[in-house]
Amino acid sequence: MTTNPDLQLELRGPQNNIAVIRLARPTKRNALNDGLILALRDLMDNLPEGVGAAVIHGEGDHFCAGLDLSELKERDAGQGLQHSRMWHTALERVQFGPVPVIAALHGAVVGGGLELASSCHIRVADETTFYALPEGSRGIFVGGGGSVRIPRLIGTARMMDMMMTGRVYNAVDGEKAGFAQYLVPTGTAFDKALELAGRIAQNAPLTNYALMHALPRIAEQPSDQGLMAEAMMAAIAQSAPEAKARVRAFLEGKAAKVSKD
Ligand code: 1HE
Repeated sequence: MTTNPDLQLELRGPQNNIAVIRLARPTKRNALNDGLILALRDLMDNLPEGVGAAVIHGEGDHFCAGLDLSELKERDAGQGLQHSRMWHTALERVQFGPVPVIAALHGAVVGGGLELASSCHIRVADETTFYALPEGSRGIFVGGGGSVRIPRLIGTARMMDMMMTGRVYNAVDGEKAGFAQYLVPTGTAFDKALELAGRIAQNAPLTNYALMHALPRIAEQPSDQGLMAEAMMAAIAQSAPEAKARVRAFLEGKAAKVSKD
């Protein structure tokens, strides 16, 4: 369902409302060449109508080995800038696209693969997952938004350590550091991500929009502006008919209570 065989789209869920996006280049450990990055950008721009959430995962033993190093030719500074900006555009479409995206992680989540995972809204990792930024040892730098997004997950000090020393985080330490919000048994990350996507797709679309587009921006604002932006977003969200119907349902005992189980 995409123009690039290395990137596959499948609709799942009872109403076909979950987009499953698969990196399908297992022989190259799902390394991201330019064609794949552009296909991802286009896919995010053209998700079928009615999709409420997406899961992205990788075929084979690894989520993604990062930038396709075979394409790292002699680029001059201007070409390098354009290449990085191309990644930025594609991963912006993931982060600030139409629906929440859950990354189901296993095996290598390295370099640009980690940058891709960081642009998603939720990360579910299984016990085989490992995280690294080999750019440091390859004499390059992150270029897919990693220096902006990764410190927000794990802190600047940890990212600097990873790039300077080549440190690799395993799944358990990676979850503690903040890479993933969920750590699940080997082989179950995709199912867990699908389950979460199903739940997220039932939210009011405006709530998901606010969480994806307003929350990260508010969190970066000085508190005074942030509080004002929050008040405006809250006012817009609660004025939607769907919000009123959901609150009414709770008050009439027809909606689920918060439960710790
Ligand atoms: C690749 C790539 C790749 C594998 N580009 N071809 N990323 C890296 O520096 C990570 C490089 N990859 C690895 O460290 C390992 O491949 C893995 C740990 C991910 C997996 O190991 P393994 O033993 O399962 O696979 P392999 O035998 O190393 O690789 C299988 C094939 O995939 C092999 O090709 P073949 O033709 O010899 O079979 C590898 O060459 C190929 N392959 N990874 C190209 N990355 C926006 S800027 C982002 C900057 C970066 O991402 S830099 C970090 C790049």
